[in-house]
Amino acid sequence: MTASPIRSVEVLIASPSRNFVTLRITTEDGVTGLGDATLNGRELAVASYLRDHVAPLLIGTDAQRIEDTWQFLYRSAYWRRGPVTMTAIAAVDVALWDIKGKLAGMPVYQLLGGAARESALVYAHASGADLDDLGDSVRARLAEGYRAIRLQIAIPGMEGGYGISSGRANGGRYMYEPAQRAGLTVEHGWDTRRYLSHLPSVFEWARAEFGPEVMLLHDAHHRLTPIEAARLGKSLEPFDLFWLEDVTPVDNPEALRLVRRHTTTPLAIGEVLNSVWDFRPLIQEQLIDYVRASVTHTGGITHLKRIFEFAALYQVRSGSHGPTDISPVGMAAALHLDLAIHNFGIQEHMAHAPLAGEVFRTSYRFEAGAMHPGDAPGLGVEYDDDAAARFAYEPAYLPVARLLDGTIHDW
Ligand code: CS2
Ligand code: MG
Repeated sequence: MTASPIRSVEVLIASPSRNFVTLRITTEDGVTGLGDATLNGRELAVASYLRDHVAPLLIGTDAQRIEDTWQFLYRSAYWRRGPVTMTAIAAVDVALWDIKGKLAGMPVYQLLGGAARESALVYAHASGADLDDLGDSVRARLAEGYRAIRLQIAIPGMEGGYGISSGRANGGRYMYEPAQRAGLTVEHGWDTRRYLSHLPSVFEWARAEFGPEVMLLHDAHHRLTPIEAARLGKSLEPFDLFWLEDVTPVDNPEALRLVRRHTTTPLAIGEVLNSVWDFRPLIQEQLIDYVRASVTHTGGITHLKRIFEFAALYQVRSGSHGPTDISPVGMAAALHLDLAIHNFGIQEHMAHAPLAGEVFRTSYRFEAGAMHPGDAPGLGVEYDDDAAARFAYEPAYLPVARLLDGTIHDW
């Protein structure tokens, strides 16, 4: 095939209910590809990286040379890895896969080796201020057809807590968006002792209420020490969790050795990591069961596929990160990869607010608790510039946590 020189590289920023940064690459022949460049709370850093430092380098290069472009961007930056660089490289990589699919007339999953399964199992979120509220939220997800559900609950006597929807106040729709658009960083209170003593009773109730079939997950969101994490994993064992996520901050991967010694609850980690080198000790030592990375923050389809294939050698499976801060473009890319890899585990699905659908037209579909990326050539996502123009960027920040005595803690 002849070369497809890149004519333009555009960074598109829009905020249909929340901020999204999208990269659009167009070839001389007018073929376009989209990539997700959204890094929640630090969006403009990636936008500048792409617009000011990457776009000028790509003009005139061959859009079909995906691996070469990946290696060029990674090595020519000199300063390696990190979320900003790896999100920027991911956006270029995903846009080039989109273009390649359109040139070939095939959905991206076909280019990755074809479907290894009919569809990708997804998990939804349910949360509540108390058990009644959480029960309503779980029943709503079950009625929608989900078979795997992440449970988060407010801890009695503590305001906020991680992952609690404002749905009750908004007529029931699950609406969890931690990046606050009004003002600066919001602070949440946190008390690990209350959390550790309350959470097992919540899962005991959930099993009694919803039975043994439903797959249940939980995210501890980086807040525990290794011994606290070990205790939590052990105390949740009778309730058969699909996974327990981010039990400790991942800065010290070897801390998980201690957790592993004490519990058989499956562990998922990695949404704040961004390269195969970050994951290497976790995978090689079998300290985790699921790789919690996203296409968007981990160097794109090319690099996340590499991580998943490395993980497959150790019987570690995929569990792609898919909150609302992964755009519909990033979600589509994840689903193509989910369908094609062998060691697929589960995909997170946190449905975007309806406004996002005005900017991003997707062809992925949900049925009976699983998703399929669709069969349109490329990723199957279109971007509506006119709709995007109605939603200007608004600064938004993720929260921080503080212990009851005022000490800053991991959020
Ligand atoms: C969470 C995320 O989906 C998850 O598992 O940990 O919602 C995370 O808090 C956000 O992506 C932060 O931007
Ligand atoms: Mg998480």
